[in-house]
Amino acid sequence: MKITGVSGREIFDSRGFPTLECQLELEDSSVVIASVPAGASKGTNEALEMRDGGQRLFGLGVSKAIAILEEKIAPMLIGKHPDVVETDLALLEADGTVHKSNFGGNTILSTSIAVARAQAHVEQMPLYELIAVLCDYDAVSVPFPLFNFINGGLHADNNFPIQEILVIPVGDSTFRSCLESAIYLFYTFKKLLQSHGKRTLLGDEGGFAPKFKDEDEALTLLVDAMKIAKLEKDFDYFLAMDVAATQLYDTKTEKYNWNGKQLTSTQLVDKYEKIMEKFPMYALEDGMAEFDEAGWRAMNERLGETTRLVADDLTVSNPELINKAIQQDIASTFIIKPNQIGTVTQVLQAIAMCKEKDRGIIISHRSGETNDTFIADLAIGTSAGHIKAGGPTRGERMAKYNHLLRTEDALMMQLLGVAL
Ligand code: 2PG
Ligand code: MG
Repeated sequence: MKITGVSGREIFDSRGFPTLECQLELEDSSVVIASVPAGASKGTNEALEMRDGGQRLFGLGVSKAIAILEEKIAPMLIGKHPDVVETDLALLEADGTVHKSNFGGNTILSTSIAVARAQAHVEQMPLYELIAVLCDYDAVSVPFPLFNFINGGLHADNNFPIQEILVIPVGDSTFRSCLESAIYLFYTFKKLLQSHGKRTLLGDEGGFAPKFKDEDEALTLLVDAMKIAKLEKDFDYFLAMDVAATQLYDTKTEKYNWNGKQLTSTQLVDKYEKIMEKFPMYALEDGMAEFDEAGWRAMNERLGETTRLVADDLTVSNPELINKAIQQDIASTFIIKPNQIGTVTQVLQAIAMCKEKDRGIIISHRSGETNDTFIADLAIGTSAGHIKAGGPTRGERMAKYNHLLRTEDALMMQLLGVAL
């Protein structure tokens, strides 16, 4: 079944900033759409976002991207059967740059996801199944979630240095039970924050964003809430954090700005060590800046055995950079965000690389999200193991979690069908 129409639309993300939606029409008159998110804390090697510049909408408009989609990409697709790998290879060749600066990573990724969706429609299978088929995996699984409970850094205006404090429900065997225990903790934590006179407004990713004296106060309150949930419901949790340390790093002094203090990378590792000793911290993402390789090495030497060190800005979902970090042995887990690299095919290559080298994977949303649920299908289809898509609130975050719930239900029905 052929593609008959390709168009772009400027829609708005969860921060109210413009973003791109790609629409494809097929011969059977069906329509698929795909939209792309945007980050606030970005790695320097991410694919370029094609934005208009100028005065309108803070320069963030996407009319240039729409023109590229409709004038340059549409003729490549119209009349063809949707095939995501073939499309990605053609787009990579036509763009011809490392960072997708001719067409824009946003233009290319929205096309790539829309074509994958159209292909799944034509092949009459759910998107996650198509992803599994493309990767040659013979099983799929629903990921375990990391929920964002405290927002700081560029995702809130509370001057809290850590961008994300995350909660991982443990001991729950289904996604539904993980979500339920996260929601219980969320409202337990909310009450506790209120009783300590903290404001409970949310940050960009749906976690709370009050002012805290320091990280110790924040983590102690969260662990207190975890103890209450354990007592009342027998729910258990681990913690994780994304420091997004690139944002704290001063390339001139080579120090980190932490709550008004200037810390060397060694002092920062000392700080992490204390946090790890006191709190049940399962994973530490971007504990060092992407420019601070020595810091990454030092952190890995001291903490690598006991904590999962997760790379995001350092490797930006790029198979080559992930491979380099694996060779250097400075991270054990990699964040995968489709818009960092810009095509579904390269995302699948990055995931395959992690699996081949036995490294962990966390599929991730961006802080500026749409209601697109591609990352949920990606996590299931590749059996990635983990996903982080924000707090257990806010529509654009719940869109992913609800999609995971629906798929989990469908997969259970299939299993039951087989058993009957
Ligand atoms: C991160 C992401 C998502 P942003 O750093 O991991 O949580 O934030 O989208 O702002 O880069
Ligand atoms: Mg990150």
